[in-house]
Amino acid sequence: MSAAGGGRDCGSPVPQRAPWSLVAATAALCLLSATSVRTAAAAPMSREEKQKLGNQVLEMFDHAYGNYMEHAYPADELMPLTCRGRVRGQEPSRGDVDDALGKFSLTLIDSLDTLVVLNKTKEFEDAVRKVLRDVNLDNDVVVSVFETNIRVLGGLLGGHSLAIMLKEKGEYMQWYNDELLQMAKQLGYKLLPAFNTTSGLPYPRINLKFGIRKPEARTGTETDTCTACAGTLILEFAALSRFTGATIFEEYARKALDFLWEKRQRSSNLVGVTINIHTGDWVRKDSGVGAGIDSYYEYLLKAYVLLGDDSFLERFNTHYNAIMRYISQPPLLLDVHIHKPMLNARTWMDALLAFFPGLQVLKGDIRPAIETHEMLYQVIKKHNFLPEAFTTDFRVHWAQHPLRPEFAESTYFLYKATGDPYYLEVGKTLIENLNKYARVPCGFAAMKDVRTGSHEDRMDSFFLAEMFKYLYLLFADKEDIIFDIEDYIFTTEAHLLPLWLSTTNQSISKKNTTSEYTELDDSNFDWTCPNTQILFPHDPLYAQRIREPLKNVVDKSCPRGIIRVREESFRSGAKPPLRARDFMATNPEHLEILKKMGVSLIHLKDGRVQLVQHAIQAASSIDAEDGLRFMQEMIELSSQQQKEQQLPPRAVQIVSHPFFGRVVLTAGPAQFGPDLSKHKETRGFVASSKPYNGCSELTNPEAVMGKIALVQRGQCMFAEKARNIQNAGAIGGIVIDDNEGSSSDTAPLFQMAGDGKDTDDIRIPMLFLFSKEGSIILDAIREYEEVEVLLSDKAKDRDPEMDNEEQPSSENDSQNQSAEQIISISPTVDLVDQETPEESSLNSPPESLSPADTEDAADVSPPEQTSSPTANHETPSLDGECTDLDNQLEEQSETEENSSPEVSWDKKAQPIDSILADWNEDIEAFEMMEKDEL
Ligand code: DMJ
Repeated sequence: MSAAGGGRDCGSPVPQRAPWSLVAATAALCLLSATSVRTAAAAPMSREEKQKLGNQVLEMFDHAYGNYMEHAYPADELMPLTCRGRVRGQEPSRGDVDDALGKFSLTLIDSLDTLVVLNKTKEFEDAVRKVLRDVNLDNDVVVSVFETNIRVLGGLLGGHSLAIMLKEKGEYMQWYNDELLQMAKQLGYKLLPAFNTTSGLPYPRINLKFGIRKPEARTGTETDTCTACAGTLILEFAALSRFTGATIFEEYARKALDFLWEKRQRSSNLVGVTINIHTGDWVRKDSGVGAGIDSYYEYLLKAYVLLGDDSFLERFNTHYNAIMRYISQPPLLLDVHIHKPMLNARTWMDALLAFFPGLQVLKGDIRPAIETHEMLYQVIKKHNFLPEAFTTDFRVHWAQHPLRPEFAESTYFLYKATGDPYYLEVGKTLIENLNKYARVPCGFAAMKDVRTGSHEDRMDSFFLAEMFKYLYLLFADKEDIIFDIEDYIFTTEAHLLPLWLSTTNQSISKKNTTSEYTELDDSNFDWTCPNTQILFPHDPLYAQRIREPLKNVVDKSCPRGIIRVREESFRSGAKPPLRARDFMATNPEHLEILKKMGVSLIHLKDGRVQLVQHAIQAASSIDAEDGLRFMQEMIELSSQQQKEQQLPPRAVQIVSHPFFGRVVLTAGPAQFGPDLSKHKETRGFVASSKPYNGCSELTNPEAVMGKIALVQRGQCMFAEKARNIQNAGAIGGIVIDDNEGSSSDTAPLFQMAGDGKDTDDIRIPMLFLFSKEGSIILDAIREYEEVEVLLSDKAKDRDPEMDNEEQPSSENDSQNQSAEQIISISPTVDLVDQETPEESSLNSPPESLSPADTEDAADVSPPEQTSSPTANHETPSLDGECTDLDNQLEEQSETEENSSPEVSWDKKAQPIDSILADWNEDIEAFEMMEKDEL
């Protein structure tokens, strides 16, 4: 298979001496005889059906690209809910995510080669002219080096690659004279100052105009970068060098890769997530194949394919063996610690790892690719999209989904490798879900929360660069594409680079090859480069047989928690060590075990207990390891319980023309009024209250009678607003934030607390919208007058009535590995009682409260005290037997972890600063993940 996924070899550089086809054929034979499961193949898909789906992809691309060009261009991205361009500095900052935006018409550049793949040659020609005419690469803006490389440099090079291909064909682009390449070179030089470190690892950010060092640069003080950020440059930089003859780019990218390789953890052969660019020390020592590391591995293998340099394959294979040994727990891929690789670092997986099965196909290791892909597909079937992170028992951990393409990418590669029509059906489901849940009148909107179906005002450029390419190629036959895709390799952003670059301007690789690799020992590593024709000659059932045992892996899963550590010894009859969820501070036996594990328990004055682990005080190294695991479980459990105390977000869905249910806004719930999760959704037209703050009897009851009243936040309690609009006859209410510009994209949601008194008299549902989401409704009223919405726990399927539009870290950071760990075991969260002001902000840090919040005093009842200090739920067994807890947890996850007092293991009030600290930790972990990689 070529790097692009077809049926021939890896390209000229690699194989004369590589017996890869033999290896692959042998593997296939073993696999064929190893299985005897009787199973039926998925029905083949007819050519007509494939064409129909291909056309649907084209239509969807037109919808996304057309709206970007019409409403956003020349801005970097489209904001599909408000139907305008996202211009950095003009919108509230979203933090590191915005570092992809360099005021260089990002989406247009990222879409260039997609236009050619989708046969839109005329549009490509127009787009190239626009890039040459309009794009400025010299803006005073700080951008991510990684994102600029993969999206912009990659986009320009992909565009150039296909422009010269078209020119050679003699019909299109006859005027083209390497202008995109010149722009790419200009950009390449702009990125080079980032490499001015002793290590050769690039700074994570650079100012396009001022570089790194100048005072105006506003960057250059960072010390850390993610491994993928430093290790995902070689394809674009080498292509730039080989296209232009300027060797410096490839040299710099190689140097960064050499340094990362040197710094790998020598006993595990794994790399951490973040590294200090000056000292080379690992900053985060956890290791996986998802966020922060993913494309480092991808680029090692693809650099071998593109550049024909054996050292890259050797490195890749060394890492790959380590991944398969420590991280891969089919069908799961779980992060571990680089120094203690038998120890899981997390109990959740992130969505970025969905690219890995595709990479495994390229490597030729199909079985685990099929298994992981199948597991991911089941998660998707459950939530419509892959949540940004999900736990090992497949509950949602981070509910966003920014329309990431990785799963479509792996689906494409698996289809190419197996020819199994099952993967076409998977692609069909992806298309259906995108149209059903993400399509909005002005493009496709990212999912804010896959559980509620609410949207974010965001359509990332990678959606056009990657998603449509992989989906289109999945259904396309050779003759549907105007060039041979097998002649190209996909970058991590799915940009196409020609394989002939391997034989052009090769001098750099020779010069820089370290002596370590001059004498290659073939027995050290596999020479693999799969050829689908040899790998799966006559067995359409092969993939099906691997999937079969995993059929219900998600639905029937038992909560797994920490699954690996010492599982073996439990099976062999040894007593399992104490699990965090079983721990009782009053049980002397448990206290004894703690002591053995080097964990001491301190009773704090405020009633909390604190756990401290000193590994050196443990009775043995195994006990120390048990102690570490126990502490990690405790952190996990504690943060999970806090989350379970929160009401999940709700949805406001605009159901009237022209939205027809397609725009779904994330809303904060209220702690009073009917429970929207119990099928109590409310549908009605909206009307503004007078006074708008809803703090006194309404003067326009006739306007709100039978409608959903809009009120502004502030000046009185939420419950008071609810009562006033209820008295005026409203059937529901939406409170709109008075902090201009606030948005659920940038601020954590919170829930509206009662007023400390009995709120049973409030019978109408109330939801909260931040100002930006609120304006979408207010703008709709201005434009269409009659606006009908649905208040619910999750977006409802667009019913035929609405649908008549024409349509086609909570993570336990690795640093917890230190010899001493401290956990404050905090009692149950009941923030309603912890915060005095109008809005008890459950989820938001104090900064997000408006001044009004602190002015409004509320009666607060003391925190509820209960006596049980421990969890009273059953422990799932480690050997896979499910207990009743499965159902409980399943239900919790399906109802978005509805608050359940029984699952708390300690029932006293938790101090606000501790809750906020935990929240911040969670938010930081996620921000780190997002920062590491989008
Ligand atoms: C893309 O920009 C690239 O695929 C990158 O390597 C990872 N993340 C995004 C899409 O999710």
